[in-house]
Amino acid sequence: MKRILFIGCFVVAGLAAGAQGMEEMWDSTASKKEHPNIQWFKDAKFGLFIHWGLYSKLAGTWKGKNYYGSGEWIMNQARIPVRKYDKVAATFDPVNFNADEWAQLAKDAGVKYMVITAKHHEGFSMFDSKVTNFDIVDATPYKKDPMKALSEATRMRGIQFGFYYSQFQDWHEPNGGRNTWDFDESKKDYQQYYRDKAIPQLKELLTNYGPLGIVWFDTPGGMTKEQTQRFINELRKLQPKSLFSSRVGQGLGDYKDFGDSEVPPVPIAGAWESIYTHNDSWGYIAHDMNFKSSDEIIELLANVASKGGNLMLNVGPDGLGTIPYYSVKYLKATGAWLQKNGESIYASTAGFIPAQPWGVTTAKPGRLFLHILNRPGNDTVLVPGFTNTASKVYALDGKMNLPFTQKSTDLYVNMTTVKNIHSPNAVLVVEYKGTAPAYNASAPVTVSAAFDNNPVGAIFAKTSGNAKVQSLTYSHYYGDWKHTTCVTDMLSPGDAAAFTVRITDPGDYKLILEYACPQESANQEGSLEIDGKTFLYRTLRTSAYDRKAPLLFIKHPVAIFTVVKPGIYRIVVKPYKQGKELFKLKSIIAEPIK
Ligand code: FHN
Repeated sequence: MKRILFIGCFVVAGLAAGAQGMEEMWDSTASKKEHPNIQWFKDAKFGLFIHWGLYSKLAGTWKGKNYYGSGEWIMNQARIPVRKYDKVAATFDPVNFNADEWAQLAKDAGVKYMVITAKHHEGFSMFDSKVTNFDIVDATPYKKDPMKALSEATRMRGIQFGFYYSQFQDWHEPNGGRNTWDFDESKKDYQQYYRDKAIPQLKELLTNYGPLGIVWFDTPGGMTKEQTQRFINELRKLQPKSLFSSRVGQGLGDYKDFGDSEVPPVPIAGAWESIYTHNDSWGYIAHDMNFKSSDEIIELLANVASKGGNLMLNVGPDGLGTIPYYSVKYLKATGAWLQKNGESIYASTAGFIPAQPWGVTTAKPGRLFLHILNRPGNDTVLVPGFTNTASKVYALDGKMNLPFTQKSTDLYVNMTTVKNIHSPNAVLVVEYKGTAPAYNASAPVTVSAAFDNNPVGAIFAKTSGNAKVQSLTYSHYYGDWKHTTCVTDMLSPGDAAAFTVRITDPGDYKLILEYACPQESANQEGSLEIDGKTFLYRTLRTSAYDRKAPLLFIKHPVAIFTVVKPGIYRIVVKPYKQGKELFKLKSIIAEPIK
């Protein structure tokens, strides 16, 4: 399935994301009327996702075999028959679950909403349902409804509470989507499944748990656009204020969810959300230790906010109801950073200055927030294309004023006195007069000697011939989707990628191409042109592009270029001769030679 986003002059033809290619289409260009209750969501910026179900008890292991990637897919991955999976419920006793502790963690982390799995694809209801006995009250020794207490404890702390509900995939039911190992697909009646389980259960959730901020649907199927609209209308009556995620399907829903673990490369208008796992799985896996550190979470949060969206970060509690140690630790550290710097995130909009080698920007009326993710070696932050007049600049944490100068549309901030250099993200605030300018998507990308390296991403390429800018989706394990924007389809010298950069300092720069290259593309000659000089190189083999395997990128130094005069330069990358696709180009990195 193809999704096309039109943003400024960029076109990103994105490949489908979402587990097993089930992602719906959501038309970001359609002029939709916004939901009247959307503002809290747009302002929230940070949410907590929780995947919790019987799979949490299995913890990524079935019959002594470890599974990797999306742990909540273990029933599907191991083809566990329903009658065997039923038995897991008899062992599910989350005695450590404490609604107040979970809600307080959410509060300490600084999230503004929480969404938890009421029923995932496995079909097990983590709430008290009268529709089925395959629920936590009837089928487990725990016998209590954790969702009641959690919804109350969360709302009590001023956090919006919502449910995830898998409305089509239900591997427990003969008519539910996608259990093909127990049930004959050709005999499935999806409408009956909607009538008998999904709709009645959603009505229970929308009736028995107080006001829901969000109903987070996932992996739609089996319904036309008209049927989906009727389904929405029927549920809306119960809670008109509740927001429905775009994965209700058919381009409907109140806000856009990108593919799992996907951040758009440039700002996107409207309400939207990026969703991320904390390690490599949504559901708990005992042997998955790949947790993002708090620095990484803060960087991700700033990056998503700089594009105008929300980050909903997932945690996977175990079968006893304990949230993993590193999720607690890193969420609390993120919250501590937000305590001091939240002003630059909550209720902000996308920054109007494109990403720079030092970081990204967010904005509020009269204020531009500079998120310094890479501190410049000379402590001078250049904000190019600043068309307003700056009146004051200060560090957000501590409110210390900073010296600055403005030469035409170049604003230079001196951050020598900002001492919290170990902070993952020191936020500087620029106050200015007048209204914010529009985001300038075609501004040249800055390359400066003040940084160890200056990556110029594929999204900034102007392509010609057959070359394209594409978002490539792939996974390392199973369902742990990665998305990388690349220039693709360069097969002949006419298929080129041109990058316009502004090099601010004289000196020698090593030019490095970052690309993925399968065996059949390796050993071909490519060229890189800059300032009338042509550099040739021979491509090196990495890996082929396959949705179900890692896409490996190499950083290949191909030229040393001497800048005598700072200014605007054009770098053109293309095949030297007609051949196979040269490579999938992720970025050009300009590394100053010290
Ligand atoms: O298949 C699910 C997956 O298990 C997980 O729940 C994610 C979260 O966004 N949604 C689906 C895949 O997109």
